[in-house]
Amino acid sequence: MSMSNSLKKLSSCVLLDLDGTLINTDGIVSDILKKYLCKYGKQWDGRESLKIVGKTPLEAATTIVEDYGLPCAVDEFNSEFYPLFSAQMDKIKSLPGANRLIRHLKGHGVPMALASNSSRANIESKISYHEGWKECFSVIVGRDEVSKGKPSPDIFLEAARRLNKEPADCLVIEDSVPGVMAAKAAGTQVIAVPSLPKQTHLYTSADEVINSLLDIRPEKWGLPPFQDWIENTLPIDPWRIGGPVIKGFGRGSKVLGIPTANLSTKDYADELVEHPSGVYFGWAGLPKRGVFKMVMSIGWNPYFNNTEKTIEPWLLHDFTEDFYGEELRLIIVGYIRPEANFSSLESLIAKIHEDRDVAEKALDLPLYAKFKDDPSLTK
Ligand code: ADP
Ligand code: RBF
Ligand code: MG
Repeated sequence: MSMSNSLKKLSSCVLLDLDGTLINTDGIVSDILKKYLCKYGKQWDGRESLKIVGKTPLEAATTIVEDYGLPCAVDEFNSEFYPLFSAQMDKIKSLPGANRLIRHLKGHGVPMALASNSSRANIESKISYHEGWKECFSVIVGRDEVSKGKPSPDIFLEAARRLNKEPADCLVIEDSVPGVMAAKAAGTQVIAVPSLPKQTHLYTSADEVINSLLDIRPEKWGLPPFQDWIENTLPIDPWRIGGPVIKGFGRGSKVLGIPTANLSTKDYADELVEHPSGVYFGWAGLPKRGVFKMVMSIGWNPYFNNTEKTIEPWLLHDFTEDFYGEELRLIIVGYIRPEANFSSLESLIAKIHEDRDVAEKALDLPLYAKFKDDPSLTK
């Protein structure tokens, strides 16, 4: 049995990283850098995110100034960057599952600390835009309160000390490689939730690597389990997309016997970034034909190792013909599991059939069934 299915060492408190773990700071930083670098005639390369994730603000700034050969000192860069960043701070969204996680732990009296490579003042400003968050953390430790930032263990050691806990009794949740290194050096347990795609292989020292906060199972760590899973599904805030059905990779029905009606990814790029990859379900409307149950994957289809993140919706109905070009509306209401890789095509197909059965059944529950009448499905 793999480690991820067994009980880990018990934890009695949780130390959380902030940027990239609870809030999507990267999105705003990328937006600002895109515009900022234009000024110097440079173009923001999304891959730079890989280099700055988990760094202290000073290290991140140094990396950017050096990599882009900017004709300014790091201080100058910072004094121009920070006002731009502060002005956008209120727009930093919480990541899917972040609110649910901290409210759950708070509700069960599990002590929590925020342990971040940002300065304390910066942390406090960022969380002030998220209602009720400040009250959830009995301890906050910033980079400026210890002598060394992550990957040094200092921030986590100080957080544990202020909670009156041994590091071995703490569970750290981190998105970055330096953060995971810091946690292991401090002697805590650590769950890695990589904020950038296809990076799992870099997190070998983590005790568990999960795809998003939706996949946390607190009971594995001796913490109270979530109680919001219903018949193997997790209700989510419903979201909607739609557009004409286009040609996909051309292997849904041919290889798998599972046709998936694809939409142009350009039309829902924001939604694709915002929603973690995984298997979801909901309702699909074809205005000329009706409303149907639907189960879908979002992501890179690890089995096929796609380079593009797509949505693959399988309508749970036998159609006698294709419907390319027709308008398709989707409302996504629940989550089933993370995307997985499989050792054979048969096992991938068997798992997708299992997903179908879960979705079919769940969509009859009033909590999900009510969205069948959502006006957006039929226009
Ligand atoms: P593509 O790679 O072009 O998406 P697929 O093999 O995945 O090809 O087939 C998808 C197409 O099959 C859809 O665009 C749609 O026109 C048709 N289709 C027929 N039945 C279904 C169904 N139950 N769910 C989704 N698409 C279906
Ligand atoms: N592909 C994967 O590689 N891993 C998965 O776990 C996975 N789960 C899926 C679940 C559902 C409900 C559906 C409809 C598709 C899933 N796929 C998965 C995607 C499948 O590989 C995709 O439909 C084909 O690549 C067709 O383009
Ligand atoms: Mg398809």
